[in-house]
Amino acid sequence: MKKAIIFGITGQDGSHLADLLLEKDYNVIGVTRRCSVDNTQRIKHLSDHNSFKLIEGDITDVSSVVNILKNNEDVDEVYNLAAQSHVATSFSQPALTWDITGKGCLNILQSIVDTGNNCKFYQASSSEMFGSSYDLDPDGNKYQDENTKFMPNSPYAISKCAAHYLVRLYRDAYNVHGSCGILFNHEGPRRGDNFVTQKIVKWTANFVKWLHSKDRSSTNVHFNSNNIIVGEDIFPKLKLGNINTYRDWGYAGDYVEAMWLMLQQENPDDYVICTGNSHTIWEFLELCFKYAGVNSIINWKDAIHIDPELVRPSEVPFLRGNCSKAKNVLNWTPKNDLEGLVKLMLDAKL
Ligand code: NAP
Ligand code: F7E
Repeated sequence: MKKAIIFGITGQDGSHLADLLLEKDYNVIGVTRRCSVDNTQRIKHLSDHNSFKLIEGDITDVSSVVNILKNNEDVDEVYNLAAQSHVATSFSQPALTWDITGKGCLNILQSIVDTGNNCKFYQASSSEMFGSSYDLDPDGNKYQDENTKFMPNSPYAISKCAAHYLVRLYRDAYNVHGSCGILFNHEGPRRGDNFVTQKIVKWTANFVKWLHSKDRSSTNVHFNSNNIIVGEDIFPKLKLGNINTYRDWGYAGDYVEAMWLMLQQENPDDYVICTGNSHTIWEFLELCFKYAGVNSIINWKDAIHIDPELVRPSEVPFLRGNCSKAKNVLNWTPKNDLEGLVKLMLDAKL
């Protein structure tokens, strides 16, 4: 029976990865940090699983990381999914983001070396590392792959780049079996509420419920700058920032399989994981309105309010990955398309 440690177990990906590894008969140890309220919502369903255990630790505290590795000398795979992962927050809390997202990875790598652990290591790198950089295919279409230059333009992306290069260094200098998954945006029902897809889905589901709850007439819809008005009742518009950026969105459940596959390879390497399709934020919104059936009642343009406070100081304008390497080497392909993802997320909220 293989043993894995997951840093970031309480997050979206940590919970999906735990599901996958338990299905594969692993012993899974999840690392949680001390919290004043319960932060284990996404892994509640695993609490009684015989092969699943939670331990306390924080990747910014190197002694806690060393102890975890010392107490688990027989661990086969270590996954670092822990991060301050919100890009906008990284502008308001850059030092914290660096400590967790950048230096946290160093703490794990150095602990692996110091404890002489032979485990395989996975680092959650990110398409944010590309910033505004891209390459062009023969038809002139923009894309990013493993050879595209990194031009990180947020404290989050810079921290991720540092971690990415540290993994490469520890691979070369100390023979650590460390692989980096350069994952493009991936979402699903377990996505945090403050990421744009879940924010849109949650608002749409609440709006549908509000419309249905008092059988509000769809023929009598008005607006002011902040609200949607039906008869005597008002519903606040959806506040968004920059809706013209492009993202390559996939389903988180598909992407954790790629993480696992990377650690099943004889040699460590870096892989782009994506769908190869790119859409704007407003296209996601339009799709969501269509699937929820509210587009016949209200145009998405009338339902949103652009809030300048939600526009980031610096933005990643366009992301579309090319995952040919993962397809060829790992035999990995995404199973869900964007329509499937919207349906999955909206059904869960409704
Ligand atoms: P997430 O939902 O924000 O989860 C982050 C996890 O990190 C949470 O479990 C969080 O614990 C934990 N964490 C934060 N600070 C920690 C610390 N100091 N010590 C230990 N754990 C800590 O992120 P996600 O979407 O699952 O993403 C997983 C990883 O992939 C992250 O590294 C993210 O940056 C990266 N990534 C994500 C995407 C994406 O689209 N989802 C794309 C590329 C890369 P709490 O619950 O206590 O906060
Ligand atoms: O923003 C725009 C925003 O926060 C997507 C993380 O998992 O993926 C994620 O980072 C886009 C950006 O994701 C709002 O400006 C507009 O252009 O959902 P997001 P992200 O920044 O792409 C990468 C790959 C990671 O590694 C990260 O960890 O949507 N946008 N209006 C908004 N974004 C948010 N959050 N909220 C808005 O109101």
